[in-house]
Amino acid sequence: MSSTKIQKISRRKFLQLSGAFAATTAITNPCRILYALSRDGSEKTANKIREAFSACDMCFNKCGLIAQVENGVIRKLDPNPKFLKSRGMLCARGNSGVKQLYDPDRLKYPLLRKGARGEGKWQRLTWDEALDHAAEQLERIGKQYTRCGFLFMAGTDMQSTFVHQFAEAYGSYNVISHESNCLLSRNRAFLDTYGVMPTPDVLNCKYVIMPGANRFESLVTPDSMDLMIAGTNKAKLIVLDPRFTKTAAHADEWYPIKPGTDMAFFLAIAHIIIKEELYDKAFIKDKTFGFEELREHVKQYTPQWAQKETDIPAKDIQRIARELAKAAPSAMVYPGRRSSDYEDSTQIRRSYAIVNALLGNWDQEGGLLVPKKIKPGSMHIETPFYEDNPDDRVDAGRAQMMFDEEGSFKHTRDAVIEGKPYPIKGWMTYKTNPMQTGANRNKTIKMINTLDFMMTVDIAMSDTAWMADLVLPAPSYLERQDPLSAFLASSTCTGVVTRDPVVPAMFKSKPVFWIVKELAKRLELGEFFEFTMDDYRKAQLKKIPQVATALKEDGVYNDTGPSFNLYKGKPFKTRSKKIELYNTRYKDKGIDPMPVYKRPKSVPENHFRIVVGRNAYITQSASTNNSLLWELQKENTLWIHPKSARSLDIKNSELVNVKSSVGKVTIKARVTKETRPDTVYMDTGFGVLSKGLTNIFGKGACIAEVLEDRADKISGNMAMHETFVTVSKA
Ligand SMILES: Nc1nc2c(c(=O)[nH]1)N[C@H]1C(S)=C(S)[C@@H](COP(=O)(O)OP(=O)(O)OC[C@H]3O[C@@H](n4cnc5c(=O)[nH]c(N)nc54)[C@H](O)[C@@H]3O)O[C@H]1N2
Ligand SMILES: Nc1nc2c(c(=O)[nH]1)N[C@H]1C(S)=C(S)[C@@H](COP(=O)(O)OP(=O)(O)OC[C@H]3O[C@@H](n4cnc5c(=O)[nH]c(N)nc54)[C@H](O)[C@@H]3O)O[C@H]1N2
Ligand code: SF4
Ligand SMILES: [Mo]
Repeated sequence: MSSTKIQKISRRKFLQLSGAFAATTAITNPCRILYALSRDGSEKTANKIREAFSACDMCFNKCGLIAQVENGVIRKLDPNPKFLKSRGMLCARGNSGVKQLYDPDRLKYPLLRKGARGEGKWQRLTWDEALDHAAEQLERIGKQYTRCGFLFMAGTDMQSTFVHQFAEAYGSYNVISHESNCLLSRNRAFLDTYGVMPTPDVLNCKYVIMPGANRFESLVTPDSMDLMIAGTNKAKLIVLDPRFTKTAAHADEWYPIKPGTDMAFFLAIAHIIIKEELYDKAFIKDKTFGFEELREHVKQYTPQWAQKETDIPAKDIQRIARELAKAAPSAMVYPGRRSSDYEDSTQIRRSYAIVNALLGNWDQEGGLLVPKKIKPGSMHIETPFYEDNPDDRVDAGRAQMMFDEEGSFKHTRDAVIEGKPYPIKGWMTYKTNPMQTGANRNKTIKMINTLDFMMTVDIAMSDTAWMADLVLPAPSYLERQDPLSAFLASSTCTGVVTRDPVVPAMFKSKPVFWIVKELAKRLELGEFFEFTMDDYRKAQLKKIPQVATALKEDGVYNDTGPSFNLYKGKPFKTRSKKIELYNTRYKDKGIDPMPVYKRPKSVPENHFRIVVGRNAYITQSASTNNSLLWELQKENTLWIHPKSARSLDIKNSELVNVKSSVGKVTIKARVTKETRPDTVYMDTGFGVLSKGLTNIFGKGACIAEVLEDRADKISGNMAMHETFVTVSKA
């Protein structure tokens, strides 16, 4: 089935189509700094090339790769053709991974803050000094404020689990991740509709509506490649985005929807599908709950009404609804990924989930699939109980249905600043950079200034590290041993990947696994970490012994078993045991049981809505300083429509001030028709405070400085598209 389809698209073709092609050609020329750093005198001896498997870590996708190592130096990273999830692709950022390793800006040894916070004065420490200091602070804060007075935050990483495990052993349940700045409201919506977060089978889909997702720049594997393949197989792609993205450029139809109105569009789609009886009747009867309520509910949401809300013509909404239903069940509203956008995001995404249910695309080729991720074993550890701890997380109760495991960055930060319901005085961050990725940077600074102690584990002097008291250097993904990690690759497979060091760790860098073990020892918690990474992997492999050989021989384990019709006859993991078009749990909690459209606040006169997004060269805040990628993009700009620019007398490349209620930045304007006249945009990852990021320091502006921090009411997910700014000549 799909494996033959996959071969139709080569990596070169993909990069060409995706707009990332320019990047690969540029980055195969080794840049000066890399060359200088990697010369080790032995180059003149015979060229011995060794190949080693790894998995890319330039973003969360973990694409399989093969490193070419010459005399102990990584020369090049190639895609691993056996890695089905990435369809044998390594993107521009993936190719630049060598620079993550050989980067002169890397953190080299532990650093203790000497001057004022953010002043950039540091003292070099030995690891023993650094760990003793951190352990003392953990001990002191735990005693003075209870163990929950110490907050832990870990980003996407195969070793993040050890940070969580450490927090558990130490005794704090105040653990957050980057996820409440990313996708929790999407997860909330789909879980509360289907009981699971489905995987979209883009590869076999014939009709894809993609609202607020930018798959040809914001790469999610395999969806990005599969969308390209589906396109060559004549699938239809409809993109709703206020910006003309690369995805919009490759779509059959692009609608610059008015930001914040997607729910109106989908309720109108549901209106037509139900009114014209285009839904799968047997499926609706057997598998869904609340259809009659939904029928009544969407009567009010006509395409004519939706046109006024969304700026999308009623006749197009009507036609799209009919085409979508005709292509069903190989048709979908793509669930998307980042949903850190609106205060109503869970309900907006619920409207996507509901239209999917009407299409009967569940568990069908080209529809939404049951996630069938492999579950490696783990090392269960009985953690101690600390009696003096408060009853709940510090952010508890601040959102209607927060995920306990994930919490909310926005609400936690507010709670820390308020000191309510109890004080938090310590913070450990690992591989996450909330100074750039948490909306409202000034508030993050305020939070940090209420703390007694903050430590950051990173590979570079990120803005978050810049504000910390203790900075600990970590090895890059090419230098460390990680646990196994399972992944989903849509309809093609599910699988497992891992990492072993391709080259030894440079400088004094140490993995976080080692760091928490050492801290645990000092805190008399050593018994909870009496295992090595090999032990841990063995425990993971216990349930899946077949994986070990594949990892060794192919660098990946792919399970290509069946993907469709797995759910036949099984009850859904929801209260009604069916797909919940109407959610009674929501009703009980005073939440609308079906999505009710609320018009977004209109853009005040002389203001613009600012929205967040990405391009193919940038991973949030983490790759803009990478020398190879920086060659391709040296700063960010403010996208502004020519009509708006004209009215403000702003010319292309002119400096402008962008101001919101929380901050102000100065940035170059990019006058372009690629955004709506009422919407402005800038890339993330510039305007840094850290002088340790030498390529980008002083370049562009920080979007987190102007983004107001609002939250999705239901999940507590950050809502980053609710900010209005003024723009004026600087
Ligand atoms: N190159 C690259 N790839 C990445 C990442 C990266 O940083 N760089 N990050 C990865 C991660 S962690 C994630 S979560 C995903 C994110 O990938 P996506 O989920 O695709 O999210 P974004 O690209 O951030 O935003 C999608 C689009 O929403 C548009 N938009 C703004 N407001 C609205 C609106 O009201 N309605 C609609 N319909 N559209 C709107 C924006 O203009 C933007 O183009 O990408 C992943 N892949
Ligand atoms: N303004 C803005 N805010 C956003 C987004 C956006 O696009 N714009 N996107 C949102 C989304 S979808 C997400 S997922 C979050 C992501 O937000 P974050 O979790 O903050 O992710 P990154 O910006 O990628 O920052 C990762 C950090 O890890 C460091 N790092 C990289 N590799 C390693 C390593 O091997 N070891 C260690 N220890 N550190 C490493 C990098 O130097 C960087 O400081 O941001 C959200 N917030
Ligand atoms: S999508 Fe690109 S950056 Fe992300 S893991 Fe794959 S190759 Fe690396
Ligand atoms: Mo994300």
